[in-house]
Amino acid sequence: MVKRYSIGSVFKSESVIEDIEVSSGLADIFMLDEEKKEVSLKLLDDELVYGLGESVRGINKRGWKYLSNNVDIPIHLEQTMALYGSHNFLLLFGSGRNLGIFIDYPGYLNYDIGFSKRNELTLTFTDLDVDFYIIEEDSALGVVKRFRKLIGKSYEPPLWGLGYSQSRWSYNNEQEVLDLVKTFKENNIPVDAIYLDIDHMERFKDFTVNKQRFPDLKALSNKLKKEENIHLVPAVDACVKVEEGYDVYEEGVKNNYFCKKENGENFLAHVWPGRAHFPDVLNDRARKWFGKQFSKLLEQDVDGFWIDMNEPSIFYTEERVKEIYQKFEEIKDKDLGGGYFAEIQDMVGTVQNRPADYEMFYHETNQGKIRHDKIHNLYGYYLLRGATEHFKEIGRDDILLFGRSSHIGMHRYGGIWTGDNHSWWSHIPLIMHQLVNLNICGFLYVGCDTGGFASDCSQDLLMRWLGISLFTPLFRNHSAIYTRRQEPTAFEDNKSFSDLISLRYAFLPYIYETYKKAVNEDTLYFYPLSFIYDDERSKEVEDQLFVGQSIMITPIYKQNAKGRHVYLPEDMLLLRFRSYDDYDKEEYKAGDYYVSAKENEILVFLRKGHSLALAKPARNTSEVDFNDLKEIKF
Ligand code: MIG
Repeated sequence: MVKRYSIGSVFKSESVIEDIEVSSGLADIFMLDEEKKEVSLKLLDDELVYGLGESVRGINKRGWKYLSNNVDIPIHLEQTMALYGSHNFLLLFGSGRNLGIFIDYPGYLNYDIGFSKRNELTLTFTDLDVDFYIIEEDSALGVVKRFRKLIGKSYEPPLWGLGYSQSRWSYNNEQEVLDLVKTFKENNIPVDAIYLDIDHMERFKDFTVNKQRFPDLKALSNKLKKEENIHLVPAVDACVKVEEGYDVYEEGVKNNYFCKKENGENFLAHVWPGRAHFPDVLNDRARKWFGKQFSKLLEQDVDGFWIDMNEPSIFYTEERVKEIYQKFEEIKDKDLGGGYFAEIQDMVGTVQNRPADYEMFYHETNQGKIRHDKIHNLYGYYLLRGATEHFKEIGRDDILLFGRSSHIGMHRYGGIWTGDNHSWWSHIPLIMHQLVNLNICGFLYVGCDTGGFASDCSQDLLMRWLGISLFTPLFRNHSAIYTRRQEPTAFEDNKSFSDLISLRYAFLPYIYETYKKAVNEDTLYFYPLSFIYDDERSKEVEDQLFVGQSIMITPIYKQNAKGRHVYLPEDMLLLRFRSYDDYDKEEYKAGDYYVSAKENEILVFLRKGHSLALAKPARNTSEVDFNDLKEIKF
């Protein structure tokens, strides 16, 4: 059962697709403090609180505070309050009731989930203009299903989007791409897609191609597709470079498609291309126009995109930099003590993605003119949505699309990757936690930068990371410029990487079926144990996940570990995979175990009465034979 409650005048975010009449009686559920702009709710003893999609910390969010504020943040720590996406859904269960709370609110929103007071949940708004959707069902999964029906079906990628993909900031030119393909072939590493990061563009201008680096991108795309079944996926950034003669810039200015300041000037920020404007994607005309631009790259026969910087990310505004210069001028002859040093450090240190800059520009929406910060968390969603709407218009439903910034609702149009993680062991459990809560919030096409984006990766870390990434629908190895090369061929044990990445293709039928089912039934692709078992221990386990309802995975995420502790709520069959045809089977009774796993071994536990079908090894998804399967039963 869903009920909607409304406070103030709400911006229609189009996160929800059903029209639910407004009920009265919000006071029966929440305590409202209008002065503090807070609503709160009592949490029951031991109640679990899931949700909030991408945010850091465990699957159970209880005991900490979070913030919805989509931000380009390249360091994901335990105290990082906000990441790139806002997913304002909470699921309360495990102590009798099964309650879903969707907070349809596009501005900044603070959560205190049993942080200040163990048994209290408090939401603090900037403006009390919000719609609440309260869902009550018989089970946690029941709540999720009802919520997902409310927000609409999740995006489905083309089949090749479920293959292994290789990325790097950046493969700089055609030759580097061809060399990569050659090295992969020589080492028998299957691959379905190669990503082009921002350096494929001409001076970081969206939808352009640098001709020196990629003289004929169309020929390259076709060669790779025809000869190797490999797809190229270029990056698109949210910002549009200010440059005379650049058609996207010129058209945008002429037709008032960019976000403007109060005085009517186009808002100007500095991002990768230098001076840039932001398309006003909250405006239907402008969004349609920006979506159309994707055809320029489709004409180069690429058929996928990853959208970056769409929070939108701002390096700095000239207004702020001027203030900083003034401050330097003011203090240049003074002793830097007495607080000046700290002041300067703070001004410079907070110049990026500064809240005040987001208050400087406006959107012309069909619900009126609105200041950006009021709807900030919708920007990434609407930008990506513009692309999908265009693809639909030109009859293309086979495009791979995911973005960095997101909001509930965007899950209907594309997937996400979880942004700039690090080559840290702790970022393996982080993605496991994010996956469950993102699935709950409708995002099924999800993955992280396998091996970690920032800092240097090692062979053991990358290999252990496969313990989770072999199963994530988006399976991409990506790494930052200036870090150690991170392709599987960059390390010593190419053979194991080949065997393990090939396993992805053996699992593909299971992955594909599981994904389809989650879309069609509004359920999960990754299940936490607490959704499958009723015992108390299962509520605590957050480092083991079910993929669908048949197999449980137990990635190893500790440096130098030779195995790990595993909790089995029921009897299971362990499959210890080294490759498609090299694996052992061991039966386990329910209980606690320390299970050993060599660096090149992937542990998969099969449930009683279930089966896992494996396809024959293939070099890419199009070669996988879904009819020739080997079935492992328990
Ligand atoms: O400011 O395009 O998260 O995946 O490689 C950094 C360069 C911009 C951030 C993305 C990352 C990408 C990088 N981008």
